[in-house]
Amino acid sequence: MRFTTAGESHGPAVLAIVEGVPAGLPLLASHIDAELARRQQGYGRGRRMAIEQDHVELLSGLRAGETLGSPITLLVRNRDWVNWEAVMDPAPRPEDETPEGRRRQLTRVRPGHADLTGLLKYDRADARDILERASARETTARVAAGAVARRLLAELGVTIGSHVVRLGGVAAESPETLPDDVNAAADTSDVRCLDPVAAAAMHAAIDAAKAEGDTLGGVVEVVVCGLPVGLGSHVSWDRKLDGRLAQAICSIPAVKGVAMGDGFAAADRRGSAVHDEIVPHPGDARRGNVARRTNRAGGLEGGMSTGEPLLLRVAMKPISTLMRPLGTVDVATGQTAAAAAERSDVTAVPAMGVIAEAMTALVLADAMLEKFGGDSLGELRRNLDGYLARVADRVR
Ligand code: EPS
Repeated sequence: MRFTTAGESHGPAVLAIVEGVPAGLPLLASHIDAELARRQQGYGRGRRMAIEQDHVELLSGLRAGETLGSPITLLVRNRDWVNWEAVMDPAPRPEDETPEGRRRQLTRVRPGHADLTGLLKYDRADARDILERASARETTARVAAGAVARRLLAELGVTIGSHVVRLGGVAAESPETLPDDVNAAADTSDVRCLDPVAAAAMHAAIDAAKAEGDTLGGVVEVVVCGLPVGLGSHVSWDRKLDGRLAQAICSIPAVKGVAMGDGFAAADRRGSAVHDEIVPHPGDARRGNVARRTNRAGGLEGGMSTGEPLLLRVAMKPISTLMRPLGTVDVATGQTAAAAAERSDVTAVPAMGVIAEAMTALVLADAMLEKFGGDSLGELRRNLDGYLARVADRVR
């Protein structure tokens, strides 16, 4: 399964094409809209989210609510387009004829953003030609594509959730055991945090940063349950599931780190306090009829899923558009200047969790299809069931 996205932040629409989804998967626009709505939530978002109300249009790959096995095209229109038609018109306009004529140019490039490096690399005078695609608006299309992968995984007994564990330096207390439905619990909090005391402190941190024209980053935990043992492979670098997840997660705008299980903390401990002891667990074919006493590895060993819950921690830096800007160089004049301060969000950490879920779903659906194959959902299920029956036979 593979996917690509297209579309500018203030262009007419963003879209995704997902290829390789088997036929016979029940899929409705409402499944995708539910995920798009989750991505739009979160305390600390800016005015743009009041303009947009993301809704998917399914242009191909479906008939009567079921996939056909053909490429699925998902289109989400930008409501803000009506305000940007002149600036973002694909056709030339008279005002484009002089460098000064163009409106909404950005030359006071923002530290930490793609603006400067992008315009040097692509030889553009106006950083808008870069920022329109570097914008996190693009993640709308990823979440739409991820919703298709999530639907497929749900049919195979795999669920994905996330919650915010740090925001603006405020750390949440981890619950003893995670709720069965992480998202049902996290989505009731507008910072998507399971610890109500920390959530209140995160709110206060967002308010304080906003008042000072500043922005905040944080850390999200992604939790996947129901994976069968043996996705990915130990045999070659590019087939390792942890490596594939890391690539997908690190491609999310502003994400600066990803950890599997205990991650960096494991580096300081002795092996006896890191590795998870194995015990019999009859009747649990997805885990190979064994279980780990602990899950410090986060469900990944040797580049393969163990069958334990997959646990990923994802770190996001603060958004680079500051209302109280940092110093920069105006690329139109070569002079020092204050960076541009476009309308922006104070934080998008809660939304990033939803995007990380989507990217995780896309990698895992691909890994499922790679291992079990199938042109139809029925064939894929039979292949999975056949494998699980064999695995259940191995340890008795
Ligand atoms: C973004 C800046 C803001 C965000 C946008 C990402 O948009 P604007 O420049 O139009 O105010 O709201 O995020 C989205 C539009 C979205 O759907 O997430 C940026 O520069 O990355």
